[in-house]
Amino acid sequence: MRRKLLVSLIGLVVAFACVGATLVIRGPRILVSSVSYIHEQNFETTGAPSLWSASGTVDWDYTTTVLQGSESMFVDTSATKEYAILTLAAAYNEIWGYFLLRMPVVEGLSRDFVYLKATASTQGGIRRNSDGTVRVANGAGVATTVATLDVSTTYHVWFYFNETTNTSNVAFSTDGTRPTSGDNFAETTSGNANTDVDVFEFGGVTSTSTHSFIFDRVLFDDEQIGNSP
Ligand SMILES: [Ca+2]
Ligand SMILES: [Ca+2]
Ligand SMILES: [Ca+2]
Repeated sequence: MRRKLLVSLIGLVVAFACVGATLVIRGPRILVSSVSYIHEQNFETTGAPSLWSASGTVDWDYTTTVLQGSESMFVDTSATKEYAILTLAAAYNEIWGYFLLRMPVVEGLSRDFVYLKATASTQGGIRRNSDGTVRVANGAGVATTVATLDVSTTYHVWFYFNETTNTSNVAFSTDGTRPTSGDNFAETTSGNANTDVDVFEFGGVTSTSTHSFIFDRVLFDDEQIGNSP
């Protein structure tokens, strides 16, 4: 789906045009295509963007601490479920995701903050554990990072879900470089997700304790999303 920023030089286009006996030589031509994703959301417009809705209160136009552009999305939860919901037009067996995240308030308990769902059925998710480490789930299969997600720090977060291979992973960094191993990466290959996913929830998707979340630049694609996308 994604067409990377592609500048391809189509060499010399040689056209033999039968204009009398004239040989016409044209070129070179430069084709430029823009980046496209399955979904890209920067929350720059006012209110809930297309395909997004809220369960509880979601601030779609947050400006106190902005992670990208002029506005971010903010969910301030107490011990209730409050989250933003993205519903894609199709369900995906395999999908890559990315978002910017900052948590201004973190209480001691663990909290799931991303769910991947098949309509209402949770197939996977991302949790911040009480010690700050991050757990990724594919059905009942889980893996946990060594590194911690700290309060009031802006992170780049990447994740992957595959229903067939039962594999999910999560990675995060503060500098935009995507970890593929090490303390800031965790992967499970022994999950049991069993349905393609089309609904994605961001925020307080479980009801344990008070957390607040700033999200921005949410991307989904059908191939790996790279550094500082
Ligand atoms: Ca933004
Ligand atoms: Ca907005
Ligand atoms: Ca499966």
